Amino acid sequence: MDEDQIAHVADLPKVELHLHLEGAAPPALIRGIAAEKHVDLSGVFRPDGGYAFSDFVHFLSVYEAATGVLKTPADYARLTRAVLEESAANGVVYSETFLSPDFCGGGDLSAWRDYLAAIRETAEAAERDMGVTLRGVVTCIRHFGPDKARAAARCAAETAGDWLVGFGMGGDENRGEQKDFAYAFDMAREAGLGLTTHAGEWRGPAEVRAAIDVLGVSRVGHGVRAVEDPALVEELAERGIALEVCPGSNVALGVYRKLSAHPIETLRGKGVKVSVSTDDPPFFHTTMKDEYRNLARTFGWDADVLRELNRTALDTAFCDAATRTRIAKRLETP
Ligand code: MCF
Ligand code: ZN
Repeated sequence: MDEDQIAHVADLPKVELHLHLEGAAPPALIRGIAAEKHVDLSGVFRPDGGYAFSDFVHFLSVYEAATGVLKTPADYARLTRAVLEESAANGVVYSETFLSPDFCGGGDLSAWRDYLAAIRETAEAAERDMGVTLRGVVTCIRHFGPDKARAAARCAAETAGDWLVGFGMGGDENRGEQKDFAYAFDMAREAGLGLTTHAGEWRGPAEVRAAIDVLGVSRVGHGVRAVEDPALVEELAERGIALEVCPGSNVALGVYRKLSAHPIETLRGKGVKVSVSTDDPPFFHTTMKDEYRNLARTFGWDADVLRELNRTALDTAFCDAATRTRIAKRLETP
């Protein structure tokens, strides 16, 4: 593929389904807010200004330390604006972002409503200015345990609607069993929310199977290690379970040593619904344009492949039908 084709691919309108709001915080924003509040963040940044972490567990603690400076709804409004500027610059037209009541309001429902309002209002203003549509997915954190997950699900159920469209789980999949989170997912399902969970990033195919059988999700965050079980891959394809694949994240955290060893092409080839996201872009030194360029270079994916991938992503998005129709038109650019 020549450089013109790669540039064209990078410019396509995009749908991103797996983006952690705090994890998308530009380091300069976090440093600025830390300086204003006199918070010491030594150890969080590398000398070149990027986030410093050595492995997955360290990443989770740096994530919490860095984003712990975000303490008020106004901080989250600034964060949301900065994240959407970056999304717009990368041609993203629709994005779903993970929000956690454990970070926004300490799990307290009334504080959560204030954070959610600040994030939503900022997103709606940014949509008018920059043309990116954002929707929220409340995310509980596996290593915080089932009690906090239930509290997060309660917050999600109380605020479910046309903007808050999903419920999910992130964090350390090596901790705890999914069955202990089933009650939280049941609550969210009853509230009409779309369901997703991180699984099959570190643990193998059994974890992906539990996500669909025990939690009843229609999408799986990462899910890439499903590729190790051909029967499961077939089942994912047949049942239309979608994987929110974050190739740059998987390489940065060492799930795969390089993109050419990543199973996204195999999964797509076997008919699994895959979409492409950045996860925590500044942490992993990636952007949506970078992801598209790298996929084009490594797997020869041209604009037709990536356009199809975006249509599939939109089909599996948790937004309402009117939003889906509106965004579908924006994907139809030449
Ligand atoms: O997808 C990556 C790596 N795998 C698991 N979890 C996370 C990732 N990025 C952020 N997270 C978690 C992290 O535990 O999501 C939470 C963080 O605390 C935030 S969700 C708003
Ligand atoms: Zn993630």
